[in-house]
Amino acid sequence: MFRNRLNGKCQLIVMCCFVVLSSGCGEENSVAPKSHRQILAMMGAKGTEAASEQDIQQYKNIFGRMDADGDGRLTEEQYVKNSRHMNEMAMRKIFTAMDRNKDSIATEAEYVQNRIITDEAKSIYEQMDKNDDGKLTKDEFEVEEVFDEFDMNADGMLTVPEYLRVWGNWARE
Ligand SMILES: [Ca+2]
Ligand SMILES: [Ca+2]
Ligand SMILES: [Ca+2]
Repeated sequence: MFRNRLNGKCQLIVMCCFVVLSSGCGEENSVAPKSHRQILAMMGAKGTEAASEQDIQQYKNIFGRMDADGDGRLTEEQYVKNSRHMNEMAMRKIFTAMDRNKDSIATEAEYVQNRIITDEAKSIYEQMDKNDDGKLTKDEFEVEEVFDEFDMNADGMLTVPEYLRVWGNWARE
């Protein structure tokens, strides 16, 4: 293969590639466009592997408590009613994102998936927020080139809801 023939030469000049970051040996990796999932992975996302068996059991228990009649289905009203920490509008937005098949019901599987995605996203957000002010600037953001796609109101700051909305969409692609 062409690539194999080039290998020896690449090894010789690999130092140069590191220093000058010129196109050449590294080109085939840097040019390929990245999917949204790949970008999240660059930020440290592990997806479903982020949650332990224990986490998942805990999410299922919480779902069970919200699903008062035990039929394995949560309506939007049931979900919103259970909010303790967030306002109603935020809860409705989360429900919409959670309800993947858009049947206006959140199943246990949909709920668990949503918790895995958002809990992981929040912990990565906290790691990036170096000065702990609850906002992310471009400098703090792990993959600077996609910051503007997250910053929906273009004020140069990423709040948690803004970040979660984009993250949630990308993680479900
Ligand atoms: Ca559903
Ligand atoms: Ca910050
Ligand atoms: Ca913003």
